Amino acid sequence: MDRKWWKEAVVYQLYPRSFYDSDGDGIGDLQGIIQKVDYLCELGIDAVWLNPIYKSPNDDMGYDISDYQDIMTEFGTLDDFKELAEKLKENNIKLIMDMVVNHSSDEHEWFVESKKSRENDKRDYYIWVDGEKGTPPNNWASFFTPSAWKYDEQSNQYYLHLFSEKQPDLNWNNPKLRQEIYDMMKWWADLGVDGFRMDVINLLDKAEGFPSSEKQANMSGYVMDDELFANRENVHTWLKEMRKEVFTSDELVMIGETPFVTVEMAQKYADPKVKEMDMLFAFDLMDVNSGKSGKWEIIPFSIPRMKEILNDWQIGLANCWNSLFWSNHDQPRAVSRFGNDSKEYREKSAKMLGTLMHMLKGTPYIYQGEEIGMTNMIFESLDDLRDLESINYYSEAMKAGLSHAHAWDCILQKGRDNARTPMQWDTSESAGFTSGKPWQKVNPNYSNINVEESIKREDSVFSYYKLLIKTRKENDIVVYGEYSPLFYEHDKIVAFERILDDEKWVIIVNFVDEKVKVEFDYFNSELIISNTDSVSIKDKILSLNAYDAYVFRVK
Ligand code: TEU
Repeated sequence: MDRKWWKEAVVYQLYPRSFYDSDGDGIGDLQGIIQKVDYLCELGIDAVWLNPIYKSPNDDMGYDISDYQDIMTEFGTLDDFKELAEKLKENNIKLIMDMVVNHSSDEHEWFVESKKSRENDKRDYYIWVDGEKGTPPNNWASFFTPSAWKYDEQSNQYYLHLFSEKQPDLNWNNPKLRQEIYDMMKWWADLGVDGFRMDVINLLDKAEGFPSSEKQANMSGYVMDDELFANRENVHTWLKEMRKEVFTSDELVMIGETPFVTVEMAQKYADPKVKEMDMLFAFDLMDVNSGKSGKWEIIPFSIPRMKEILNDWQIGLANCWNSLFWSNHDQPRAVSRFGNDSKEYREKSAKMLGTLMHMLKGTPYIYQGEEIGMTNMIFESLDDLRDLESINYYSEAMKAGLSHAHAWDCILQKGRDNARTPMQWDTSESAGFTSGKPWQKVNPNYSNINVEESIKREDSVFSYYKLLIKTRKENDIVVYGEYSPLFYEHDKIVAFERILDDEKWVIIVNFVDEKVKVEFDYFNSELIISNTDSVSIKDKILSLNAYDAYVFRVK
């Protein structure tokens, strides 16, 4: 058993901007997190992944870094960071930083220099290509804007930005740039961070010559062709170089965020013998109801397809390590998307989702608010949106002739603002998140969905998540037990075994709001944890009510 702290840990993803505001400016901050470390201890998590806290103009909420070695003004200072790091360490909570090195902010001094002239010594820290005004070098789409190229009048060249125009891609072919990145990461490692979540780390290597794609264009007339900028060979070369330069301690974890990755690719990235990454975030599950043209083409959710994805990754990465998550800061809220956020079933289905994800093999990530069953928000108008991805999508959808109703429904279902409404602490104004005007609207359901009432109620989602975390801590089988699917063909039940030495657990959940019966011929099974207080097994048949979830020890 190759024991690692990051295999045994439950990680809490904390979105600082929306977590807790200590100074009344309406924006969460580091002192706010410090004041809530006791809450994290109460939940029982082992590590915190902080979304970016570096200096940033916040075009993309911190994923556009203008100074990698200083703290965003709204969040506080480096001294606040050191105080937070110390407080987490005192409480045995590891700290994982979000590192964004595929691109920087256009306000980073490197880009400010690079843009000055073709001869500037920082010019090739970024990707500049000749092109006449109005004719981008190729037909590549950006994730956030039509074209992935921005024209610079002064030098009559374009620069590449796979994301927003204010997020110019860094040129990883430049060894000087790579060394600056490694030195900066080592600086954070020396400050005592325990790991890095590497943002879109598999996009570093773009096709030589930036050829146009022959694939189908999107509604804006550009092409998102991942074969030309994702998972290309040099990513492996540079990851190995980064591991050697920065990850000199075996305790420092590297978690790659890798859009477009397949199981086969992941086996190469996360192979413990090769050690490019320790684990990675894949997006098959997040894209389970996305059509061919991407997230905004919403197709019906299929439980069999979800089961196939979960199973493929469990089996495919059996010799590597999985990250397990229902949502994050880029995704809708789990209970609204995969569960049932009605009054009747919100808590039950949230606990069912928690059971399923926390009993699979891998490291579970809890996205802030998931542990109290926070839901999507019914935004009222475009003015309520803060995320450039949704705002740009809406603008392009209108230009492409889509109806407001259609585009707005897609935003309500899958917009990233859903996950970024302020943490709901109590029933006071702004849910106790801030004494000022919150940067983003608070979900009005905070009156009955909040930490204060959840933390003291025994049958709350919070108390159930605590139990899931405790169960993991007390049973190696949850971390290291082998996975094997059960009832794989069933279209409503998700079930699997976990096996470690001569111990076997059976996990079985009903993913729908109707009664289901299945064969259950495990002799004298012991119930470990469940989201319901009744177990009905008669004549070797287990009856499951809506969203029932059970974890049995069967031997
Ligand atoms: O996200 C990368 C990514 O793939 C996103 O485009 C994601 O698929 C999309 O937002 C889903 O709606 C990372 C960060 O998680 C995201 O917050 C940043 O906006 C992006 O990189 C650029 O840094």
